[in-house]
Amino acid sequence: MAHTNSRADIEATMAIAIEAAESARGFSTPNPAVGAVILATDGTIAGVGMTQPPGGPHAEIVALRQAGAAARGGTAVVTLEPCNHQGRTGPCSQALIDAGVSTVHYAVDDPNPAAAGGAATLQAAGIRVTGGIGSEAASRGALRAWLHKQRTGRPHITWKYAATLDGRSAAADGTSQWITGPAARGRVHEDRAKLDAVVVGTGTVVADDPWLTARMPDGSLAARQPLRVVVGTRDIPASSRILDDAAPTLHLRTRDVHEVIDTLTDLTDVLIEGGPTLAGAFLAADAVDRIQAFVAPAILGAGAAAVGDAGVQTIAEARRFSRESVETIGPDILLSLIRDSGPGVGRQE
Ligand code: AOF
Ligand code: ZN
Repeated sequence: MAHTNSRADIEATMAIAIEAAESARGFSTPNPAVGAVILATDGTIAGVGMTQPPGGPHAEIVALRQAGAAARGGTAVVTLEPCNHQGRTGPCSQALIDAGVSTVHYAVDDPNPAAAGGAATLQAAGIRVTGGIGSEAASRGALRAWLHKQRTGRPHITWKYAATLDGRSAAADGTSQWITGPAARGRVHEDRAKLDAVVVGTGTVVADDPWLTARMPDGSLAARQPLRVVVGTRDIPASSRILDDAAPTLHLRTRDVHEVIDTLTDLTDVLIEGGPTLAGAFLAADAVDRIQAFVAPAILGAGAAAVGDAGVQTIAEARRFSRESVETIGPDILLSLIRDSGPGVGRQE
């Protein structure tokens, strides 16, 4: 008797597709990082794929090639609705039909009008199709920034900082290294390699001389490096480490957050790394879509705050965010927060 996949089977398979997509995050940009799994008729995994760099095959094609003849009569589980268009590559909907799969489960509808419609094409070919299983996890994961970009036309902006319990990112004497432990710092590097740009203010470059590269656990440079962006009208010392050739660097001589966003408009996933002046300016402009707060269980009692003036005069004007997750990383806590609602910059009140 043929194996029938239960909903729990599909949810578990979607989790594998979501994990596969994670390894394409950044590498697939400007295309979304999608993951796909092909289950053979006996319910076993016959292929796993993720979106290849632009011009390369989409996730479904990679998974189908791996599955070969085992895809016939099988089930495809994909994080994004299979595309329906001839873009840089052929339509995944047609490839799934040609491979003879009987069922397709995808998590998130493709909001790109040029590529959408795959579900209808598959259905018209007699394939069973469901959308929505795992959509929350998929859209919070590798698809997050791309979905935001599709919706708003602007890059997704995360502000990341590390601070003590009293919200300070430097001690009274200015020392600021090692606020959080090695596990949290490793996490930051892992994430950096998947980003399009890392942005800091000139004050941070002058004070801390950060390198802003993505490093592997052994200290070597990761294969992919984000664009390094310095914002501010001050000159930066010619000896600054960000001026080396480990990654490209852009110095935007402005204090205007909107000008920064306009310059980075072709990017998808942007990280603001500080310092307090830059973070305050982005918060004041309502330009922060997500906050990643690494909180160390330590007190400084004096020293610079993680964020400066954010345009808030009274409690009613506090910049408020919603908790998305709380994780412990070694001795530290990572709070992930998202903007309460609305598309962000340029929002009509
Ligand atoms: C899929 N699977 O793995 C991805 C999809 O220019 P192209 O041909 O590479 O198409 C890019 C569009 O295809 C992109 O904007 C999005 O709508 C969809 N991405 N679709 O079926 C994938 N990465
Ligand atoms: Zn496709």
